[in-house]
Amino acid sequence: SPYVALSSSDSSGNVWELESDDCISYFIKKKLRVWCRQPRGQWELGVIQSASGEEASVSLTNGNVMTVDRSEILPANPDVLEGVDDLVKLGYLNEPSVLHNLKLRYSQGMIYSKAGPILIALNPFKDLQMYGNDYVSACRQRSVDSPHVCAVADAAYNKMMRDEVNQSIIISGESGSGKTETAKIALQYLAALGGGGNCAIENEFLQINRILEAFGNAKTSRNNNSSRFGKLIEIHFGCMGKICGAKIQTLLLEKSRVVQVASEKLNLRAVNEYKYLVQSDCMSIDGVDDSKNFHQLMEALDAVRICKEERELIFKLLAAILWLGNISFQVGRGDHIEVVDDEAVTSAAQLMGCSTQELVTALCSNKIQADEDTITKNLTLRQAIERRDAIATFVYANLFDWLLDQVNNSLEMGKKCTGKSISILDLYGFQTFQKNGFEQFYINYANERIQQHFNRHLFKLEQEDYELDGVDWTKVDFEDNQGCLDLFEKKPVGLLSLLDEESNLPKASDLTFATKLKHHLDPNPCFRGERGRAFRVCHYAGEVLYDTNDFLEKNRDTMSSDSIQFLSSCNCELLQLFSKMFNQSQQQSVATKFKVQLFKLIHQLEGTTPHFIRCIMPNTKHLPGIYDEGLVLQQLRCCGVLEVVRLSRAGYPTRMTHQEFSRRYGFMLSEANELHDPLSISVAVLQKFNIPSEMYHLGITKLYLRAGQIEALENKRKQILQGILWIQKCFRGYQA
Ligand code: AOV
Ligand code: MG
Repeated sequence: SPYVALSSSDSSGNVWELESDDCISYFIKKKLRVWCRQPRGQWELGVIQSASGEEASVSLTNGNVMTVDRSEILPANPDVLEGVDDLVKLGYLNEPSVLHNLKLRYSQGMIYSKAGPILIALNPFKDLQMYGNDYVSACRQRSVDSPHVCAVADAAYNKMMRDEVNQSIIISGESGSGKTETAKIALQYLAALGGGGNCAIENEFLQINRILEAFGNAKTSRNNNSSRFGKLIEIHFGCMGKICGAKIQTLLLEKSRVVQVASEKLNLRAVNEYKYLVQSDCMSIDGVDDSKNFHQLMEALDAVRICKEERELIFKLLAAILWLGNISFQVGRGDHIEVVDDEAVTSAAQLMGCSTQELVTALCSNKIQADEDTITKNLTLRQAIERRDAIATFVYANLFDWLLDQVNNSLEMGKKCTGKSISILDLYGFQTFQKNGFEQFYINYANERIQQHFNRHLFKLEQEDYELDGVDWTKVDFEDNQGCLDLFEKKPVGLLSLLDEESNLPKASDLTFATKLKHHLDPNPCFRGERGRAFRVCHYAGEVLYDTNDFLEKNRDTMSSDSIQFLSSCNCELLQLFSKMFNQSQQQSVATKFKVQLFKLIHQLEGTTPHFIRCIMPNTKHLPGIYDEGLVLQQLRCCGVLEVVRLSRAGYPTRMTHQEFSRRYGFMLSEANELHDPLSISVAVLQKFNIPSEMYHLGITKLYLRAGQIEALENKRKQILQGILWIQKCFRGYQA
């Protein structure tokens, strides 16, 4: 084998570098393929012709011959390993081999691959016709065994049924990489599986996604249909594995987008006549049929039992938000702010159910309690604009939450759940733009937390387990992002604490906040103060430059009591409801609220067995067939794919307590009755089925198995069970 001739290897004897002279000569003699780094950084296949000192001459497959430093050459895998479905199977585990393998599969329409325990999903940017009912049943019957989202969902379902432990499917990746689409596929699969032939549940899930996307997604430069909220869908199953309910939790909606970028009864105009909408400079998206989507949305609202009257209310409020955006102000006599008396203010007032004058008062003045009297104080132009936008975002965010409540009510399905659940996590992806504001700040923080969860489960816990159980073990290094999380979360000098502190100071500004950060955090390796209001954070997925503009205002997220009072006085059921649910005393900063929500979510996930899916965006043009190696590599590096593969190849991916193992496989022994302790039963099973000793490790509490072993045992178990069933059937036939 060519592998033995190489020197540098990891704990499991896998080789990925050409170090010694011996191994170079071996490659020359056998004409084995190597990867050769090109001046622009990409890798080309070739064969080494000769080597002397630190240099080697390589003949590339494109005909060129080049002389390079030996460090620029890496071993390539033999033909038989082209396009393997699990990166664990690669003989040489190096970046060019991994990149090439995924590229080859991608070009053949195979967007899914395994990297040990995780599924890698490359966004195809086209319909691949691999998710229909046929596929689901094929997957169910195991007649396809290539990596697929459905296979991950299937594994989660089986594990839930077998171990009676809640499961989670955690989907991560950059913005536009395909998380939401992947989450939908997993959801549809589980609906088909747990629906027991009842299409109603599948349909209901489909409709719910439509509603959430219609109200909570937006076009960004990264993704035409970008989720502006995070969501965790929890599907509950009864003891027999049938779905008995579901619940959706969302994480902070990016509501500011509604004011910032962003039929006759409703008094609507063309899109370009609304200031909130015109800002985006994007009135239509290629391939998106707004009118079709609207009709589908109406159907979806109907499906979750939102009645006609409620639907009218929803659209009335959406129209009111648009008209609010068109309201403009002017400075009148004595520096008083006045609302320009036009169609915008009359339409908004009419839609919200108040008089024009009431709306004008709410937008332009403040009531101040002084002793016994209330004095009315006029707002400045800036304050009035802020108030208008605050009302618009408040209505939008509450409308979204209210819709979510309706959806959750319809998902309860009225049955009592006795079994376990599978949760699917789909957050907003990591984002970096030229200018990054408060929204990117908390979105990227959430991604940092999920990355920690990923690291914990794939590296930390795994390796701790080995140590505790005395497994002989060489540690695999990984990029721990604890440092960056500390930068955000440390009290009292972390980004979030400092933000809250500054938000509470009346004289503070975005600039004083930035200065404070620099003062307290500058020696931190994950932080760098920049000129003026800017600062940089080294995230796991790259460096991001943030501008503190509006950070304090957005973090305070104040809604004046005047505005709440105004909304409660409107003749509109929903507005009254929203104002009633608003509790001034509970008002926390956005950063604090977000952190609490996020911790709750992570805590919930900690109680589940995780299944990880990593979505990868192969190009930023959103086009099929383009595989940008640099872009893919950067994403693979961020999530430590190579390290995960190394770990699972070197380690023991399956571990079961001796009790669990003996309970599941003990019946396959004819002499099991004589053995009583779980450990002896485990040993007997391993011996009976000829599991080689290097393929397992007997720990103090658990049995550790190398990759592939549990599958072999499961197959044996299935065969034996089928044999038993067959005998029983024959026996019954005989009795009859
Ligand atoms: P995201 O959820 O990861 O971004 P999406 O799931 O919205 O990304 O995917 C972006 C777009 O890529 C979709 O609108 C589809 O056009 C395409 N796409 C993704 N996955 C598939 C697939 N399996 N088959 C076909 N097309 C696909 V963000 O929500 O921005 O983080 O916040
Ligand atoms: Mg999404």
